[in-house]
Amino acid sequence: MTRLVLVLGDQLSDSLAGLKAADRASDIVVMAEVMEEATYVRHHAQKIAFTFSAMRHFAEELRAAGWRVDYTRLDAPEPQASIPAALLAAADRHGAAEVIATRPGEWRLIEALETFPLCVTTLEDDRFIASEADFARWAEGRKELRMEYFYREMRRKTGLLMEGDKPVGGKWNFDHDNRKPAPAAVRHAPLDFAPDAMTEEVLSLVESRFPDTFGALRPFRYAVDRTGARNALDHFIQHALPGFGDFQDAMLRENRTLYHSILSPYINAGLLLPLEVAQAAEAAYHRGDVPINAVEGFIRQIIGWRDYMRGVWLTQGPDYAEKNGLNHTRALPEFFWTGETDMACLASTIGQAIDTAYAHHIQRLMVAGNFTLLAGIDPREVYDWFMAAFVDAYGWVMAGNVTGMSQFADGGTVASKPYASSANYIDKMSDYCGACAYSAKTKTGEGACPFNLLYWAFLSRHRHAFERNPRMAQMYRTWDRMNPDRREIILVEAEGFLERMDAGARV
Ligand code: DLZ
Ligand code: SF4
Repeated sequence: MTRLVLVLGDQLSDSLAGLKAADRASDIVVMAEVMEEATYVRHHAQKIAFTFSAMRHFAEELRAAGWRVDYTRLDAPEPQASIPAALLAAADRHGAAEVIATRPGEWRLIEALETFPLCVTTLEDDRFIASEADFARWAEGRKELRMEYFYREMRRKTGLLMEGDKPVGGKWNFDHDNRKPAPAAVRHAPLDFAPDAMTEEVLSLVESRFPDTFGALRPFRYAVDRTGARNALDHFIQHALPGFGDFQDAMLRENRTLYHSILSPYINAGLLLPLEVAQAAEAAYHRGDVPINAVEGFIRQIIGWRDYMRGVWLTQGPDYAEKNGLNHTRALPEFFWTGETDMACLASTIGQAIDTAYAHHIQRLMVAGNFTLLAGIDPREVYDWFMAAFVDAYGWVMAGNVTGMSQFADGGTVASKPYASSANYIDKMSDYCGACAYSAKTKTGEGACPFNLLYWAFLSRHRHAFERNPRMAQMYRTWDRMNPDRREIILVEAEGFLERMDAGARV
């Protein structure tokens, strides 16, 4: 009996569990471009184009490998509105009564498959380093889930950067050597991929069907198949990885990606596997091409942080992204969709998201996320913006990163303290402040940086939640030592700023 094998837009791996379990002689792969997936948030135009083009390329590769693929395009004569609708139509066409799926990375789709009228076998997505059982076992009974210990287990499990049971270089974590301020010059650029005919066709489709979605569609520079993604990996290892450690937290106006890999779109869509990426980096270290702080920092992101985020999402359940532990209710300001703000750091980060559907982790965490946290924006609106803005965004990765880590809306399950900071941090790590209408060094009055005002207002507003946190105590002492008149001025000016922002004035 023919079975249907569902392959979603972020499951483009030939080693996908669902494909491994199927029989290419008798089963049929189902792939569909559907409006529901393309519009459940205001996805970036390049994210839609990347997904559709990568899906089309992958379908061709499956066909070349002998699979029968039932592929429905968005512009098909009979398009399908949703994944369940596409499966039902395919079941009808092929007389199938059974579906093999691989666990989707979003609860919406997990629930849709659970209530689907035909028999569905959902297999675990084994492209992650930790199995679902590994993570559940590790998390059981822990009130706080900290990445560092989980990461060490993943090092032991994979043997990456290990000498027997000891970490290579004598330490698990070399972050102390990283975090250098921005370099004067960066002699590296990520690979650009010119769109092929298939991608051009998708770009025209996105142009006509999603005229009002977020972000610029062109220039479109992403790879859309495994060969391209492998080339991007090789290019990164050779040219950027050596500088990745030192400058991973730095930000520059004129060089937006510095030494970052820009591999997350490919890994998260399945074009590259996390283990092969980490192994390629390790091999470069053993060849003597890459220093330990760079390779350890990079591998930690891939097998530590990334997998840990997936585990948090899985174990915390479908309501996690709804959490709002700090009761933040302000609407996301319109400038997050336009980039039109006088704050140079935000204008640059949001502008980059608009142009490329990408920004690196510190731009996301310490500029965009820091601002929304300090300003008290509703974390669900922040989550939706992150889901829309970035080409690598899926529910499993954004829940822990945005709701937990960046907005502290989970009450501290993921982060031991909120990632809140004044202008000081941004000034030290970037060249944004020198080009800003505000002054990073000015704390109140004319030209005072909004991050400076909002930082203290945030601490003051949430005193009950944080004053007993040992990592925050010093900041409360500083605040308490301030002259009461000065404290009052800061709070009044912060409120004035937020009122102007809420009223839609340019800030
Ligand atoms: C992101 C995305 C988009 C834009 N479109 C589709 C689509 O039309 N068909 C599809 O199968 N997948 C798409 N995706 C990726 C899914 O939304 C993704 O698989 C789920 O969010 C689960 O991670
Ligand atoms: Fe951002 Fe403030 Fe620096 Fe301007 S001065 S770039 S608003 S941190």
